Amino acid sequence: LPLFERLERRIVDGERTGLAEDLDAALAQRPALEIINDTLLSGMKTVGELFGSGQMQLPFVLQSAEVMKAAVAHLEPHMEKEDDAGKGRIVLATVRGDVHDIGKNLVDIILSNNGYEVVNLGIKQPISAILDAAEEHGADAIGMSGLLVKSTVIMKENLQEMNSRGVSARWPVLLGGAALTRSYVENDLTELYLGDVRYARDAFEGLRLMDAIMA
Ligand code: B1M
Repeated sequence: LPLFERLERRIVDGERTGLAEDLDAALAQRPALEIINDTLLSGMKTVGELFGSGQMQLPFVLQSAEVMKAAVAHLEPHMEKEDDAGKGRIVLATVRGDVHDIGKNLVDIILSNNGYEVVNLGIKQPISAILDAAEEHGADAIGMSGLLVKSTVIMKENLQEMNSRGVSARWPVLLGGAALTRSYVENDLTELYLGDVRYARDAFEGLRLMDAIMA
């Protein structure tokens, strides 16, 4: 297979041998971010389709996810970075009950490379831990990620919890993840949250929204 098709295939097949060499060859032709967006994410999309239709079993999905993570880690040092690191601070987490973190970690990379300080709490984070960290680190915003349909309900509960604790005016909230829709966030959640809640389709929209929040 040609290089970029082979790289995409490596994600789908969870094949790590030769990954670094292929990534280096790809870097000689395209910027790191383009490799992630156009090639690797396309492989993850196929994985999701195969899993969703029962053609791929969970252990293989996990293998693909690990190759994806290794590929992103290999590419990260090659990404462009903004020197100024003082644009603002965000606490980022995958919500309670959800282990998916590839998207969240991409958001971390994009924000960190573009002048934001990211406090990445990891996966399965209850709202109390997110709020404690936001308080402790003096965050300017909170970002929640979640890929399960169940997580969209947890996000709603989290916003309600922030309302009832009286902290919604303090932290604008960014939400993202495959199960969310713009209309759910911009209609249902905007209606119930007393503060500012925004939907980010991808990591770049997350960056634009953070820039808007901090402007
Ligand atoms: Co799971 N999984 N998974 N999984 N998995 C999905 C989400 C699923 C859609 C697959 C499917 O059925 N087609 C499905 C959810 C169905 C549903 O809820 N209706 C599913 C399921 C069912 C499950 C389990 C329940 C399976 C099981 O155990 N039987 C289980 C859940 C465990 C749990 O969470 N409690 C599970 C487990 C796993 C693995 C561990 C094997 C692995 C995750 C490994 C890891 O993340 N470390 C995994 C994977 C890899 C997937 C798919 C195939 C790929 C997800 C991914 O990494 N995509 C996924 C299929 C899919 O999403 N369609 C699937 C690439 C990533 C870059 O995209 O995270 O969407 P994403 O991020 C995007 C945007 O959404 C956005 O930016 C990114 C791009 O720039 N974004 C943000 C995300 N967060 C953001 C936050 C922001 C801003 C933007 O601001 C805060």
